Amino acid sequence: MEIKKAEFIASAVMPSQYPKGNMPELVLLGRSNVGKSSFVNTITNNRKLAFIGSKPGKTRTINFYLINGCFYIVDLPGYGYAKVSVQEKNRWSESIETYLSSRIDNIVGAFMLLDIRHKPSEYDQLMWRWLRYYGISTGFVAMKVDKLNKSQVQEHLNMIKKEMEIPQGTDIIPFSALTKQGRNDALMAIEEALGGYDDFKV
Ligand SMILES: Nc1nc2c(ncn2[C@@H]2O[C@H](COP(=O)(O)OP(=O)(O)OP(=O)(O)O)[C@@H](O)[C@H]2O)c(=O)[nH]1
Ligand SMILES: [Mg+2]
Repeated sequence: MEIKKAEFIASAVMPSQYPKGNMPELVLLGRSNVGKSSFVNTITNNRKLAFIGSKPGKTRTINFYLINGCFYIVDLPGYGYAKVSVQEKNRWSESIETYLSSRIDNIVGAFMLLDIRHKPSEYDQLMWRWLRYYGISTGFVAMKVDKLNKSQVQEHLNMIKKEMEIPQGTDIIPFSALTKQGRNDALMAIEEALGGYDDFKV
């Protein structure tokens, strides 16, 4: 699929601030600093769409990006950042769980973003449990593949598959916001997640 148009629509902390209407939503989940906002900018070819920070914890709200005028990519706040207060951590998990539970009818799929270099964290495991609990079809993206040698990539992908107990047949897309490796695969996965909606194949 081609992304012809990508617009920032809303930044929300509570359901009343979510966009109105019933367009399908694809959710991005991943720990703080893994590259969720960079992923949005890379697939939309727009370096200025989502705010990218050098410090973790940049995205603290739920951000809705309308793609081709017909579906949303939803950038959720990054989790697992050690240096925030317990209060903030609770606010974060509450805001994610409220989003998942209240928008379940809109959500057509999720992508979990993991850092290809590291073992997935307990928060990644928790998120993956939530996604399974809500029955949300999930794809995996291994970010920052540019940071590894070619020979290490497969080994790390296997490690992530094993740690996360990713089912056979579920792909992990090696991705780099730096080199744009994986962009086409990600766009294909998005198209697949949107399923029979022919309208989206602009
Ligand atoms: N080398 C490399 N750096 C990346 C990649 N993706 C993101 N980064 C860098 O990682 C840092 C964090 O990226 P963000 O896109 O802001 O991460 P995020 O997941 O949105 O972070 P929060 O908003 O804090 O949850 C930035 O310095 C990015 O430039 C990648 O694929 N390769
Ligand atoms: Mg972000």
